[in-house]
Amino acid sequence: MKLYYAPGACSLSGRISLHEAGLAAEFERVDIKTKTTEHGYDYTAINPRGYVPLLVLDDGNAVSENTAILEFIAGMDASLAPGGPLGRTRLIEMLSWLSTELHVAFKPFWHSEGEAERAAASEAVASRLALIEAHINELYLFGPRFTVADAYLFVMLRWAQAFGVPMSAAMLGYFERVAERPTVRQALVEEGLFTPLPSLDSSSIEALI
Ligand SMILES: N[C@@H](CCC(=O)N[C@@H](CS)C(=O)NCC(=O)O)C(=O)O
Repeated sequence: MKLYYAPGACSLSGRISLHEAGLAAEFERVDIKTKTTEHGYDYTAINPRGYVPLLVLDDGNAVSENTAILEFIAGMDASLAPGGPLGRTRLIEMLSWLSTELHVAFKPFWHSEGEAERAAASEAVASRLALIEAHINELYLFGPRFTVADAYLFVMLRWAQAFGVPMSAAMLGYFERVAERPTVRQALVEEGLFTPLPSLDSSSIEALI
């Protein structure tokens, strides 16, 4: 399968989730401004909506919308969804909230020129982060187990940090906990967003002094 992505965009949550599920995939970068893929294709011919992510399955079926893609990946690896009789419903409930309430609250940061609108967006995001904080139970959104919803929230916490939205100590702790997962580090490295420290031997230590 192939995930169309842009570095650091919401598609990063699909990449993290694919790695968590141990699913092999290709990744094709999209320039979301010019709507051109890294191989020079017109992305709007692949996804007429023009945005990432898009997951194209090996049989040619294409899954669009981040929530559907994450739900699909959780369907391939049940450990990435909450358990219990209402597990699937709870996952869709959380992904819907993340997409329609939190994700959209960031839009003015990209699409608005005005300082007042960006300040209002910062408040809107901060108030939603305060709401979601109550769901962080034990380690992650659904308790001790990481799910695809955590991958999505992590991406938006990166944006919140980049745009200077205030975050509570509990939220920062959660953010750092997710950032430390090997799959998350791998995904960040692959998208050119994280440079791990070189493994230190005596010569490299000398080079650092
Ligand atoms: N409704 C879509 C929205 C996806 C979305 O907003 N993607 C952003 C990156 S996070 C994008 O590609 N923006 C470029 C554009 O809209 O032209 C989804 O949930 O998948």
